[in-house]
Amino acid sequence: MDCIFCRIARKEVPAAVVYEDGDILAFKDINPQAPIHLLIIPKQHLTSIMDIDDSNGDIVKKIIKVAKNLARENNIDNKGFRLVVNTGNDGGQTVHHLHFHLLGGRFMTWPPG
Ligand code: D5M
Repeated sequence: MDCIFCRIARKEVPAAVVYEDGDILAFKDINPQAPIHLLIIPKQHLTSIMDIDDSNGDIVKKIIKVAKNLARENNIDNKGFRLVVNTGNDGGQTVHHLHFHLLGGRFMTWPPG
């Protein structure tokens, strides 16, 4: 499958990896929107949050745990950060492999554009 994040997970495409385990990969976003901008993905190809169900929902809990640890490692846990899952075209999703954006290191405005 020609999915860029699957290719990164398979190490066919380089990425600045900051965390990896058997199920999850986290790497720096190529087009950072904040001083800290990491992407956390399941290695399994899931198109979006809409593919999450009872059979695979544990991955979301694991990703949130990884996000918390990465926030701590990057010293943004106390100041605050944003964990974002763009979903579908209107949600601004451009890569159709489920990913969580971890953004921090600056004040975030609301609402997002
Ligand atoms: O976010 C998709 C994000 O994926 C966007 O912020 C750029 C990032 N991206 C795309 N290709 C790469 C590679 N090769 N390395 C690192 N980051 C990448 P979305 O929520 O789908 O708009």
